[in-house]
Amino acid sequence: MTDFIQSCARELDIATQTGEAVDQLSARQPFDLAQAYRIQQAGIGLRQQRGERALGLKLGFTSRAKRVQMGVDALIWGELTDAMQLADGGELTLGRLIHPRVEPEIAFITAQEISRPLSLAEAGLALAGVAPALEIIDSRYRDFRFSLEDVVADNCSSSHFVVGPLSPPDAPLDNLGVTLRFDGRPVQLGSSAAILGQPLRALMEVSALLHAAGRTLPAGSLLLAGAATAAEPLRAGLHIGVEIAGLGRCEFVTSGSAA
Ligand code: 0L1
Ligand code: MG
Repeated sequence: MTDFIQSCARELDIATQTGEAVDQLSARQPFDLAQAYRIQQAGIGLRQQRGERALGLKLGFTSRAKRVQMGVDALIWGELTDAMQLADGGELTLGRLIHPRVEPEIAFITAQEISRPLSLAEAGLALAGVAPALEIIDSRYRDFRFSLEDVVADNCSSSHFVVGPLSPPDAPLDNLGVTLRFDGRPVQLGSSAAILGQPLRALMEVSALLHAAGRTLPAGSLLLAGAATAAEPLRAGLHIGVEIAGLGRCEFVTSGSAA
């Protein structure tokens, strides 16, 4: 199995670097969720060998709509590294991306190590700050076809992200208006309530899952709490911005075209 884990991780890593999609891995040989996280970890190991630094986690399937669509009842997580971060206002070259999409998110910075399941109130007290964010997701699977295990192995479709200005950790988060704009035109409208009714629930849920998996998250980690609207496909030459009422905005531009 170790060979299988490593070869899947290498295949996904090459697809990420070249922009050439791969077929669904689980169609070749089924694997379970624990093995999917081992493939994800092996892929992050390859990034770290190239000098990338772990920054935190992104959470997926934090909206009820996506859970119903995928037939799952728990969130999933992927790893974020410094190489995935774009400066606020920066440029994303689409050249090596396969089918990139963008979704508005809320980012958390943790104030303390997360090493046990947190209650909702404890989750609020575990933060150093919150910020508006944009996540660029890009599945490495051909035709966007994957199972739950495939997407976890593929680091939950992580590609890039932008984090806006930090607000104090006690900023209210439960029902903030979210507007995603392309070239100033609204393309998605939503509410932070789409993230599990209250984005802090995402931290509460992941704290329990991490504990069950025997993992801790260091203080100062970045967490992307999950999408507040559906994701929008990206194309070259766009100015993309998100505005979250009470938290502010962040943005980036695209150049080149997807693979
Ligand atoms: O960020 C996420 O919500 C995870 C997305 C995984 C599935 C997808 O690529 O749509
Ligand atoms: Mg996301």
